[in-house]
Amino acid sequence: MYRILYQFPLSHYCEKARWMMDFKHLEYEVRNLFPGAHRLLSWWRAHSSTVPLLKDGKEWIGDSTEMAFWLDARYPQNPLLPNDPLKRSKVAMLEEIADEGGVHLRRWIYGEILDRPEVMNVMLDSYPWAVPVKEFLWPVLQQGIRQLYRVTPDKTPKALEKMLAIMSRLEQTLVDNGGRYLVGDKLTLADIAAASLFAPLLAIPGTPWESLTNRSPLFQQVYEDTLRRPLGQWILRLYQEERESKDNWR
Ligand SMILES: N[C@@H](CCC(=O)N[C@@H](CS)C(=O)NCC(=O)O)C(=O)O
Repeated sequence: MYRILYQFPLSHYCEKARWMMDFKHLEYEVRNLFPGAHRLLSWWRAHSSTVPLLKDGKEWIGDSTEMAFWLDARYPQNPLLPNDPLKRSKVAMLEEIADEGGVHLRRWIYGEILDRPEVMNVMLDSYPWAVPVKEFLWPVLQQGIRQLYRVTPDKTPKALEKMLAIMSRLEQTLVDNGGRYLVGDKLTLADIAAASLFAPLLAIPGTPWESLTNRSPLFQQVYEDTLRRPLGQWILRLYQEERESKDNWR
């Protein structure tokens, strides 16, 4: 059985997909698609416009939530969703909330980091053919990202507000459940989604966002606030104790 995960190295939804596969101890190869051109493959194979995109044998799955259901059905070890119907629907709901948070986080954080050279390097050094021409490609990619994710000064403050509201909601659920996991007493898809989609705030060593340490004043403040709060501490702990292959994104 041969599995390939098509991805962008810096994508937090791709981190979510890698974590799900690692949690199930599945072997797979990671291949980087070039942003923009990725749509040819994702549309052709999965009628999707995004990555992660998984090729599992002859099957193609083009969305991280679909991937979770697919993986559980095909590889029942270490279930991502519990069997208990109540817990299962809670996990699915929290995953949806975390996924929405990921959209706000992305819009806000790109507003803070898109002008930084280290971001250009992490995004383009993964494509050997692009390295010699990256100074030319970068402005085009920056513009594409700004347009696609609507990273504009009128939209990013609202994105930050929505991101923080979702973080508070997840944090409350976590605290109400005893502080270790979002649902029940085992790691589930809800935890993997929440931790991976908010991890870009924390520059955790080994993750694709480890180089995001040269922060704007606002990013520094959000970083410090996140570190101080239970949700931030919990993400760090999950990465330390439960994320076995942090650096398999390269
Ligand atoms: N709902 C999708 C969202 C994935 C997503 O937004 N991927 C982004 C990268 S972070 C992407 O492929 N963007 C490129 C595009 O939309 O063309 C999932 O969970 O897989």
